[in-house]
Amino acid sequence: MSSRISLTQYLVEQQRQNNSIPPQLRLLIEVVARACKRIAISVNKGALGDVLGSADSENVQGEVQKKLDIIANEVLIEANEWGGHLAAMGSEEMDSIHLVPNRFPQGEYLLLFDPLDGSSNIDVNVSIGTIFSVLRKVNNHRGVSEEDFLQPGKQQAAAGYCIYGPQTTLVLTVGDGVAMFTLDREMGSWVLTEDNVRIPADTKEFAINMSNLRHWAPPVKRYIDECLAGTTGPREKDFNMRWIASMVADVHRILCRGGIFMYPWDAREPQKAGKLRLMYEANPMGFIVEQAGGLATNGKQRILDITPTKLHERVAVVLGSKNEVERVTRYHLEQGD
Ligand code: P6P
Repeated sequence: MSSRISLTQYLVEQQRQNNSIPPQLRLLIEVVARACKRIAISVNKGALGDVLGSADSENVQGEVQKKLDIIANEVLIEANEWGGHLAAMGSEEMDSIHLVPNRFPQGEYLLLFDPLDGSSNIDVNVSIGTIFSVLRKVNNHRGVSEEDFLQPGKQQAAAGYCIYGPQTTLVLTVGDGVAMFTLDREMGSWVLTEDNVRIPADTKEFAINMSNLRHWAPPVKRYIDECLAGTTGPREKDFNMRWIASMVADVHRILCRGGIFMYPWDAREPQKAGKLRLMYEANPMGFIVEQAGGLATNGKQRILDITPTKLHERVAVVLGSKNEVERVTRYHLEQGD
């Protein structure tokens, strides 16, 4: 069996082959990957590390922050401030952007992250993860402001996530396919375990929070009703359902075996487009899913085409196996929705 290669070797070879990873971007990815190793250590300590439970604070979303949310955020901020590869960072856990302190050189990239997604699962030992998105700083003539971050997801330079589950796995794209790296804890290094990940175009598995059924728009109800009707309905095949309530874990399953993930708009908060965040959840996951041959929409429009209006913008999400995502879009169009 050919010896597996490390994350560093993978990035160097990608740079050599197609110049898709300039040195500053390679440094950024390696720093984020190292920060994820550090977060994994805290996550895996659980009750032994005094990291469980809630902190006495709320984030910009008005959600009670878990201790690990804050730890993970601080690890990512501290790891990325000094390297000279970044101009600023945005995080689900911070109201406004975080500028690189003047004592450090400023770089050409912007980093966004959800430091610990799926926080409701932390205290019950279910997989959680870190999601990150990398943009280029398009305006080099002035300081950085929130407006510099408001780029559509199709302009991402890189995106990835780290899932803290039975294995600790880093999933990455720089726009040339999707690769997976498993943490070798004995060596403390990321090892390439899957390259050119592909999502099957068809699936029999859907992921949605069924308890919200009464709040969905008709096209979504139609799609799920048909899945539930199985072989007795128009789909003429039975479906299975999964919902881990941790986007990283649900998306990882879809990358590994196909499926459709849905967090649609619902009538509880009609003025909000959806629950999930565009900049540091939907955009990075959408980039990864598309690079693996899947699709990612808000039900009607490609996620990566949406131009954000604010840092913490929310969006509906339908992503995964191409033919299923296209069916949901078709149902929205047929309902004139
Ligand atoms: P619900 C976690 O809080 C999260 O942002 C995503 O990771 C996950 O898919 C979703 O919310 C779960 O939401 O309403 O089912 O708890």
